[in-house]
Amino acid sequence: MKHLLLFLLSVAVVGCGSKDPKPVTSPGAGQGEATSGGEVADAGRCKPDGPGYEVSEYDTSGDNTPDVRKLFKTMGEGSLARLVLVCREADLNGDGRKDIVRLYTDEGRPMREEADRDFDGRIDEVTHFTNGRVALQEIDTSGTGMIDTKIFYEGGQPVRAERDMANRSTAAEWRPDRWEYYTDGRTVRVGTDINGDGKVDRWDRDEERLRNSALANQQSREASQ
Ligand SMILES: [Ca+2]
Ligand SMILES: [Ca+2]
Ligand SMILES: [Ca+2]
Repeated sequence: MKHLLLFLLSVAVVGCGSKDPKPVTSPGAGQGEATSGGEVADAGRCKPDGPGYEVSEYDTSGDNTPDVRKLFKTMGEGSLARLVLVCREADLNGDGRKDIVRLYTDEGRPMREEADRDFDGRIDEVTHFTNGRVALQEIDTSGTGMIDTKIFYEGGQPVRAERDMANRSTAAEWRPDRWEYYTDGRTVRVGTDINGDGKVDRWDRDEERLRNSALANQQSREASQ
């Protein structure tokens, strides 16, 4: 209950416009766009940056503390005016801090999603959308704070990935050393850069893997008969 009161208080403060707005430190700063506006207790990202916005809070976990926030923007005027969802964020693990935020275009299509999958307060997964579909995912799989995996999508399906297994990438330069190619959700080809010159030294193709999986399928079929 105390939490709820505190929360309502903070919402009220935001509603009135914070007279002492502090800069928002968002995880993954540098990739995102700076937002101005009121201060939110949970450092949320879905905030009005002008008139014509509406904020909705939802408690989906049943603890009386809202864990989902949606930001709507009024599009059009007069009788054509409508509210469009432009931002949605959620606290996935119930610690009061939002872990995932998705930004939408003015047409209401997904544009970008940032997620803190390991709940350490730092964004480790950024998803880019093109025409409302996933086009690229950038992931920090090792929790170092640096992207080490990029997955490229076509038609909503992953087709290719680049990985920086040796952690050679810097903020200025992406230096992958493994390239993976997928067909129908299966890895069909893997190229590895062993000596660090950025070029593939070894290609592994799926022929052997295909044989092995066919063999395994056959064996499991035989075992189940
Ligand atoms: Ca959380
Ligand atoms: Ca994280
Ligand atoms: Ca090489």
